[in-house]
Amino acid sequence: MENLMGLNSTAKDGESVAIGTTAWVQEVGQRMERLPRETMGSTADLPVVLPLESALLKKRYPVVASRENLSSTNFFSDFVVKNRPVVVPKALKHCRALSCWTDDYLREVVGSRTVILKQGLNEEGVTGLKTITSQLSDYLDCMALFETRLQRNEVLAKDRPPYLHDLPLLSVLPDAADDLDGFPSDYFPDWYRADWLKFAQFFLGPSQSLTPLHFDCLLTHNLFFQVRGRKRFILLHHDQLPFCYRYKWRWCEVDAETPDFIRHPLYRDAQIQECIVEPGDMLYMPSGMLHHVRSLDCSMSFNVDWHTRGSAIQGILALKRGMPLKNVYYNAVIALGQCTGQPARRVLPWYRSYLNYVS
Ligand SMILES: O=C(O)CCC(=O)C(=O)O
Ligand SMILES: [Fe+2]
Repeated sequence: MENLMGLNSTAKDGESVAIGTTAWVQEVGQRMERLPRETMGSTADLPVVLPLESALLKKRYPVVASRENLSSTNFFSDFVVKNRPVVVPKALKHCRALSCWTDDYLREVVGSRTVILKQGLNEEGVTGLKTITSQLSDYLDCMALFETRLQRNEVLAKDRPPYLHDLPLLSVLPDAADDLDGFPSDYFPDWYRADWLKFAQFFLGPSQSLTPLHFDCLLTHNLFFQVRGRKRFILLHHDQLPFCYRYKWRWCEVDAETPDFIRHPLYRDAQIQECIVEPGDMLYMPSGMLHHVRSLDCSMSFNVDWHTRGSAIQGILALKRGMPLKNVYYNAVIALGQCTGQPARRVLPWYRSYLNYVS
């Protein structure tokens, strides 16, 4: 699909459909209007219901290690080499993005840009995934209205606006580098350090946005940075895949938050961890880690998927395990760049389409 930004967002699963801005604004509005009367207005005479957030947090799993001020040397030796996830609280503390990437700032600086949103990332999976284009300022308005109504209990979480999910950060905020001065790029392998921002992907969405259980499609390592709001991650190592009922290469049928053990009995035996990331925090997920991500608030984040030589080569060998050929090609591009010492920016032209790839 060629959208208004000129981004070539190929549908990875061949099923995404584009609908226009006006249509989705109307659709979200109508869904809010269709709510049953008892969810509107005063809640005084309603039975007490657990707030959604506490219901979601009821089930607790072992918590991911957290290391404030972790040195990059220890990050590689204690976590990357050992395949262990870790949260580094306040990793973005020197970056002004943390305080300046507000809705007002986005409206003023990039509000007129067209962005691609995803609708259909939900508890039932991703088979109904659609892409929608919108002006960023319209999207911000729609999210603000939803947050107000959600707080007043006038709207259901499932009727949330779509999710700005996994767009190249520089396509939304071309001057992001200025606001990310002081960013801890030494958590990346050398090969990425000068150009990491060109590999960064942006996420912005309302409370309760969901990315269902999956692994990242190139089997990369992932550094995830939380800028606004909180997100809860439920994590499983890649070797737990046999318990998770995989489909479409990288997605899992099981609802990691509220599993149905009748439909998915094997999930009972899965080893699960979790963490909550807050503004400024970094989360490291090792290559192929499964993750289910719920926004607890209106939330803004970015991530970088990256390879070591080892994971890039494993990513090529994954052809044997059913990795789509196109993904194998992207892994080969990175492996070639790293093994021949070509700088990252030299291979980017062959890799860039991956960053605009809808999943
Ligand atoms: O934040 C999200 O909703 C999804 C994040 C994710 O899947 C990733 O970083 O790979
Ligand atoms: Fe992911």
